[in-house]
Amino acid sequence: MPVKLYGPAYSTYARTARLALEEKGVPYELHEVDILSGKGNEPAHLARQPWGKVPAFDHDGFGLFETFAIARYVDEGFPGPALQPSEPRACARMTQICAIIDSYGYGAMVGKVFWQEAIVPMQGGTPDAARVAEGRQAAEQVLDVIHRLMEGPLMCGEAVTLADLHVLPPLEYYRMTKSGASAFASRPKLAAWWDRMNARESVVKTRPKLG
Ligand SMILES: N[C@@H](CCC(=O)N[C@@H](CS)C(=O)NCC(=O)O)C(=O)O
Repeated sequence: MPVKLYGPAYSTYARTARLALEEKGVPYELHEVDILSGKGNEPAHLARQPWGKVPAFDHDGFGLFETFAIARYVDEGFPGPALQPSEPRACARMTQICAIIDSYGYGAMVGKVFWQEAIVPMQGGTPDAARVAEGRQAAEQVLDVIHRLMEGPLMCGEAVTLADLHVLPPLEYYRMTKSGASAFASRPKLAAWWDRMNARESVVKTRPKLG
């Protein structure tokens, strides 16, 4: 049975899981669950992800949710290039960067700035300036810290790891906004990283088509 990933193509966390699948060369079916129209809270999806979030994953009846767990399973359970460093300190750094995105990055970059500046106007509303400012400040701090922690042309050296796959999707949305447009201006390592990542087939193939 093929791997199934549940989540819309526009979801940043679903994209991280898809990036892992693409980088490993694992065939998968993407089953769209449109969270914006409430599909995440329907019983079928709640059975896969009790909080109604995406992505959810299934491999031969083995169900999994939480993106970091999915990405690790994809890396460790399938052949292909390793997406986690074997050296303990590099691996700890990778996990740290993923946790920073989960704890501080996603909510600021996507939940606050991208949501207010891109989604709210699309739905006919007016962005909440205070929420944008709060999100921008938090997002800029996250980017400063990640920029400082990077140890190579990619997040954890020369090879792509789960850290690169966690950072890219929310940062791509943040960069599309007015507040995030200058994210690379004072962060040259991050700008060079972005160019490298954008040359990867996995990144081009999973790019969300918005609008
Ligand atoms: N901790 C979850 C977070 C997943 C998450 O927040 N996904 C977003 C989309 S990128 C979502 O489902 N949002 C809908 C909601 O919060 O109701 C994971 O790592 O998978």
